Amino acid sequence: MHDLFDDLPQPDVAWYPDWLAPADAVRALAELIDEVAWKQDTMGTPAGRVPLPRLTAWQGEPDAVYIYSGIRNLPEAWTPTVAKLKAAAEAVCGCRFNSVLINRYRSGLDSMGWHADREPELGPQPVIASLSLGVARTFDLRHNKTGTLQSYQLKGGSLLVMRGNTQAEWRHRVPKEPRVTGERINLTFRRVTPRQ
Ligand SMILES: O=C(O)CCC(=O)C(=O)O
Ligand SMILES: [Mn+2]
Repeated sequence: MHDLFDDLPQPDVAWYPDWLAPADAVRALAELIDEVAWKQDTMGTPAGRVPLPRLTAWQGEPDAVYIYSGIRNLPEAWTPTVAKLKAAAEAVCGCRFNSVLINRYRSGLDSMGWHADREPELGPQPVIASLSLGVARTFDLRHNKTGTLQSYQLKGGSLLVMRGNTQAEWRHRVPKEPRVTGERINLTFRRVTPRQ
């Protein structure tokens, strides 16, 4: 049968909505709030530097240096719960990660704007494993050429693996949702190859 939607592009993702047992997800959230060195970073805008609408942390192996906004970012050492979650994500993906960006959305007023994870350090077809803890938030993927929108509810304990051309052909965001009051932490495990 002909399907009207046959021609719509699909992102190359693997989606595991119930990846962690609910009790494990709740425990991991509490442990991360406690063990991670949370930072309030700023970003440049035409009006000057403003705080990012979320807290962040970058952990990984010492050579997993990541350059953004012209700054060399040395990772913090793996903390215990992050290291455990990394090993579990590696088992699912069949690959190794050497770093993780951790984002803490304190409420629905925190967010992340449209972007793709396309830094040269990540290579052309990166595998990025995105683990969500805490309250469910909307995650939008938008195809660059057609504008096709694919939305997910990333609830606590879910794992979304992005791979193939997902970063090259799509952008993604976590929009503000002012009615959401709870907290969410997202970990994106990555493999970065240091620039020479
Ligand atoms: O919080 C999320 O679900 C997305 C995070 C993200 O896109 C990133 O860390 O690059
Ligand atoms: Mn991203």
